[in-house]
Amino acid sequence: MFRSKIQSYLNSLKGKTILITTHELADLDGVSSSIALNFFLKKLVNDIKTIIYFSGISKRTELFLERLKQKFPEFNPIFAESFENNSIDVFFILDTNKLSNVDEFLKLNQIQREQRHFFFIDHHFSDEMTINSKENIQGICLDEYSSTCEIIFDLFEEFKVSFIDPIRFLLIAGIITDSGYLKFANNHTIQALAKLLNDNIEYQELRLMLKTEPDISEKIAQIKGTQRAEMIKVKKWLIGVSQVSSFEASAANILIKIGFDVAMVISERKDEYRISVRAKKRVCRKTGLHLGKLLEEISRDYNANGGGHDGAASINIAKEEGTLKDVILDKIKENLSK
Ligand SMILES: [Mn+2]
Repeated sequence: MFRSKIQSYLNSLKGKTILITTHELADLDGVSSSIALNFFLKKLVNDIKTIIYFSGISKRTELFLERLKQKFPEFNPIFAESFENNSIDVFFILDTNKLSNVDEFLKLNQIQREQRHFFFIDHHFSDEMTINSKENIQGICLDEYSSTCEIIFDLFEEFKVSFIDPIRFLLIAGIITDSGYLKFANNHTIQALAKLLNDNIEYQELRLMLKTEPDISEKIAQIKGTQRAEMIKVKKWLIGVSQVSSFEASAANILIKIGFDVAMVISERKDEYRISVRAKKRVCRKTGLHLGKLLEEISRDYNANGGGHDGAASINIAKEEGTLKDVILDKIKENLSK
């Protein structure tokens, strides 16, 4: 990683007030990488004030944090309930790469957007337009990584900051969940895990700490999403299209599990449609399909907000713009028929 660039950025943080945050409904990758980054900055930068703020935390993440607290009662990262955005010099935004994804809760006005510094650390696909496009918007965006936690792991290694056990637990949890229990992992992911797992950590214990049973509404969405699935065949590939009222990502994952090569699930919310798409890794490899890029392109054309990875992506669009169902489906078909 660009050590000298990061070193000079770190030097510039001396005496500053930093806010560390992630996307809405923070997941384990977002929360773990934020806590670990906070630890990292405190070790390396003198006289720095940091605030960790999440607009909301997913249930699974909350559960993991509770279990972590039972295991390490002395480890107690503090999350701010609110913050005064005028007092923040630099915003570290993790596990997402667009200001528009955090706009709603950062509540920045135009002047603040232009004058404050933003540093993104993320592993989702980004066109170069967003990060490093302006002097005050910088960051590290590496979409070959399966989690933001892996990027943070590299920072610790690069700057020789030693891990403490609760940070190891958090980073492993973020890596495991974001890589889909290593389904989307690469060699680096596994090497990072191997270095993080020390004698104090039992992998099976950690696996149990991550275990949650989906609640009944999620199970209903998974079942209804499956019952309603329409099957479309393009060459030798099967696309499943369905709709649910919530948990569209979870329903799309189930469609892939039962055998569809590509899945798209639409959920109609109060003011918007949310669409989750998934594709098997093999399909992406063989056809060059990249769902994140595809949805990002569509976002630009249709004033929507979308993006993600090659095999997993999502898009939200205001209701008056339409569902985008056919637009997305046509693009996917086009890719699969190549
Ligand atoms: Mn992530």
